[in-house]
Amino acid sequence: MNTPQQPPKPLDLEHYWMPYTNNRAFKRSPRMIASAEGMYYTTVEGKKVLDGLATLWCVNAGHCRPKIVEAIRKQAGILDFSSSFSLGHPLPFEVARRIAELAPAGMEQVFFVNSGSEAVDTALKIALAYHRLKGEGTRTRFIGRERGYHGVNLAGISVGGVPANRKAFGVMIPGVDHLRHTHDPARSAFSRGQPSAGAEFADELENRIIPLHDASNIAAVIVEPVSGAGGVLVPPQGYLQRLRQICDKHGILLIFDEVITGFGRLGKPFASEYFGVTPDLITFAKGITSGTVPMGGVIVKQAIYDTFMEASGNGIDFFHGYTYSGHPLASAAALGTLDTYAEEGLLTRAQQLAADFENGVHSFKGMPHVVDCRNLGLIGAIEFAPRAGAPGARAKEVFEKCWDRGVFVRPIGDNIAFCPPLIAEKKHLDEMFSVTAEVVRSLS
Ligand code: PXG
Ligand code: PLP
Repeated sequence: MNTPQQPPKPLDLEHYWMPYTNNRAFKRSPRMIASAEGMYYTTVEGKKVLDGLATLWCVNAGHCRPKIVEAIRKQAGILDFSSSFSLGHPLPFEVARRIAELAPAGMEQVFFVNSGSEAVDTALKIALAYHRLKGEGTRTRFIGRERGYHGVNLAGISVGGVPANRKAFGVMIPGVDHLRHTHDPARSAFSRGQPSAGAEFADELENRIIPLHDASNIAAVIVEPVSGAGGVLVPPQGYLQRLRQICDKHGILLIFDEVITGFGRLGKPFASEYFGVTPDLITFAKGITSGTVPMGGVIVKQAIYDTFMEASGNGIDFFHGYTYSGHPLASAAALGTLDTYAEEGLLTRAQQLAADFENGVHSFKGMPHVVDCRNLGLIGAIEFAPRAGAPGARAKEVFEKCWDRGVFVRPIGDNIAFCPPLIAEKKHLDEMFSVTAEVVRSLS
């Protein structure tokens, strides 16, 4: 017997507690994406939206790229899962080799995890264990930076410096201090690329923090080379070099969190190469699989790895790892992504687009309420004066109106961030900036 066709049930939104979301507002008025290709999403209503933030700073190769899709599809039918705890399968070894090739000289070892937050926890634990193996077990403190974003695990929010991410969570991990941030609009507003003033902000490490805690108690300094989620803050010229010198002088490890800057954002595989500053540890995630399958990791100086190997005798050398470290699907996605980057020259493509991107970001200078424009490589932001009594309202309004007009850009406090996929062409940049400008011109 034929049963009458049931109309499709409306989607029940009640049970998914969405991350970093105003759940009630979203569920009243959802922005729902159905599919994506290249530079564009398609919403469930069939509207195209330009992805101006590589989704969450990760889709560097663009959406649903054939090599990556095929690699994941194929791997799912060959080896769905096998662990990396004292067993192995070939793929993560190959991914690690490829990453070591792209990394700064001397950074030869890769530890895999599943997110940027886990990468940060892992890097901090490597730092602690390393000093202990070297007979310097008093080095347990970490130095982060105001406005830094290092993911959401307890260690990451402790070294991080975004107040809203810390406020509700008590003491977090103890023994952390923070450098001041490098945002200095009084001297550096509207800098094109790196601000010329501010290298001396790094001296606070030597002049305040080390005297206060003593270097013998400090394990590591962790910073983003360009801070992203804290509002896109570009380091002053010479600042990172100076941090490196001070850390070297005092035996402190330097960790660059390259979860956003890694894999081509500045026109080099890693920001470390772009700035000519080699840290001891690099955290990465996002761009390693162009966002397709969760994966992250830590790139480690060979000498640090050797210390663990020499000290461990016949036992396990590092009591750390995640069930899904080196997952076959993530590894396959990473290989498909690295192949796509290599074939299309995407890890250096930002160099070709950087001038147009810079001009686009700085075209907002002089528009209503715009108090700063910042850029480097293919990452940038514009900042608004806060609306009286409603901080963040202008950027939120810009985000919402741009979305309605088919462009996705991200509000961060009073900033709008731009971080397009590295496959962007000039016409995409023009679309992103012109739609945003139309909205900004109408702001009250
Ligand atoms: N470090 C940095 C520098 C990051 O940008 C993480 C660590 C954490 O990665 P996971 O994969 O655990 O999310 C990030 C992630 C935002 C936003 O508000 C930024 C990130 C994640 C989510 C939102 O712009 N960055
Ligand atoms: N909680 C329990 C009870 C577990 O057994 C495990 C892993 O075995 C974890 C947490 C950690 O999970 P993961 O390794 O995916 O981070």
